[in-house]
Amino acid sequence: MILVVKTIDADGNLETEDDQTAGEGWEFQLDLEDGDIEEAFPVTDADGIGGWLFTLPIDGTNASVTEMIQDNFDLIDAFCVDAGSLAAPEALRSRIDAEGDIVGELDGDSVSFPVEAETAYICFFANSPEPEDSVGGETATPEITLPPTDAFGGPQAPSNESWRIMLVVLAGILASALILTPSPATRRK
Ligand SMILES: [Ca+2]
Repeated sequence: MILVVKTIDADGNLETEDDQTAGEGWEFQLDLEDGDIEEAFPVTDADGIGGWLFTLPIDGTNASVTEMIQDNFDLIDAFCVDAGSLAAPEALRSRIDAEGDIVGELDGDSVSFPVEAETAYICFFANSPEPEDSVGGETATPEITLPPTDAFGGPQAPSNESWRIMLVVLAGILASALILTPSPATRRK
């Protein structure tokens, strides 16, 4: 299983969290080198969650999760973690509390990593809206003063651990709920 957790960060700074909201209606693509996708929820819901259930003919293959970046948004960071075995929710929970293991980092607009059967993976994608100054004439401040602190060299600052941990914990709750609650059967009378 791979879960995608989609976050929109209004100011593009992942360290400030009060401007982060769930990204609904974002589409993702999963490419499995080998294996079959059993169920797909490729478009994120109101909680910013999407994902796939898959089976593997062999234990281990490569997966690649790609975001369909929407117009006027920048993809600012993404990574995936190994959340542990689907067969042991308790172990999964404790492992998520410990942040899990990062298995893949953003490369282009994708995160690629090896997957195994019966294992949960959680992928986090964070976007920010592009500044609207490209339209011209609507910039609030005519003179832009760059912040003096540029120790990390631009917007692609090194991964911020605190926001990642927070997201992983959040997704852990969601993943546990998914596992403990069998996937909702479509009930039709
Ligand atoms: Ca922010």
